[in-house]
Amino acid sequence: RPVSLIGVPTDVGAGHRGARLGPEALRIAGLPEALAARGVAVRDVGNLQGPRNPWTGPVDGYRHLDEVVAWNHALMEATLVELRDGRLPIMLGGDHCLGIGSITAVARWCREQGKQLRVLWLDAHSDFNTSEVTPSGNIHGMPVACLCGLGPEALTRLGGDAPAISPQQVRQIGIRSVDQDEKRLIKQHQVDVYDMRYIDESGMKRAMEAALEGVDANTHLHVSFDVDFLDPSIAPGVGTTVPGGVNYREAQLVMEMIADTGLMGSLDIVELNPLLDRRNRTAKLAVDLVESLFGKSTLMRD
Ligand code: DIR
Ligand code: MN
Ligand code: MN
Ligand code: MN
Repeated sequence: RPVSLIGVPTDVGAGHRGARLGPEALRIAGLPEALAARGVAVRDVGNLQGPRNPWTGPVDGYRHLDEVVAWNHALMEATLVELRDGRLPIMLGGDHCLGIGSITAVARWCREQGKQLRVLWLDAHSDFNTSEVTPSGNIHGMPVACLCGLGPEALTRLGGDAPAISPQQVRQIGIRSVDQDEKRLIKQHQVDVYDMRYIDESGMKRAMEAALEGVDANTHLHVSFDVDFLDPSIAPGVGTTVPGGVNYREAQLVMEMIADTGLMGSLDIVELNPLLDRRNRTAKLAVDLVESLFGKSTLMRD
C-alpha cells in the first residue's frame, strides 16, 4: 500500500514545548528515503496547520482544549482523505493528543469498509486520564479515554458518533506510568495492558502474541507509537521519559511481529521532541524501527 506522510507539528497537548518540531526531525532523519528504499511509494502531504501553542494553564481540567480540538479536526479530515484514497497514513507528530484525530478517522473508515479495528498503543503511559483525574490537564494524557467516549464532547464526538472505539479494541504495550485514579479507570473499562512487568515476566514475544490474538485478514491494525515507549537510554528525545522502558531488541521484535501480520493500515509516530534529543538520535531510531514495521529483517524469513 502506498504511504502518505502527514506532518502534525503541534505540542498543544503536551507539558513541554518542542514536539511541534517532530515532523521535520523525522524527515531529516530520513524517513521518506527509508520507506522508498523498502519499495514503498511515499507521498509527503506536508504539515497540517493549526493554532499556535498559547502556553496557558488548564481550564476545568483541560489545557489548550480549543487548540487541541482544532488540530484534531484538521487531522481527522486529512487522515480520512488518505485512507479513502487507498493509502496508509503515517502521522508525524506532534504530541499524542493527535491520536484522537487519527484514530477517529481510522475507526470511521473501518466502519465504512466493514473492517475490524485493532489499536496497538505502544507507550510508557496509558493515556486514559479524564479532566476529573488528570494531574496535569495535558490532553496528551487523555487520548485513549477520549476515543472510548470519556472526555469533552468536542473530542469524543470529533467524528460524529461517540465513542469512536471501545476499550476492547485497544492493546497497550510497554506501560510503566499510570496515574493513581487512571489505574481505576483502566480497570473499570478493562483496557488490555501489557505493562513492563508482564514483559519482564513473560517476554515481549508472548506480549505481542497476546496483543495480536484474534486479528484476522479483515483486521485493520493501527499502531500508535509514542517514542517514550522506548527506554530513555536509547530514546532521550521525548518530554516524558520514564525509566525501565522497552530496549532496542524488544522494540525491533515488536515492529517485526507487527510487520509479519501484514495488517498495519495506519501509524502515528508521536512525542518526539528534538530539543531534548542528542543529534537527532531518537528520530533516527524511530526511522530504524519504522523500517522494521515495513518488513525489514535480518534474514529472509518464511
Ligand atoms: C501523565 C503523563 N499521565 C499525564 N502522560 C503522558 O499528564 O496525564 N505523557 N502521556 O507522555
Ligand atoms: Mn468537518
Ligand atoms: Mn502517549
Ligand atoms: Mn507516553
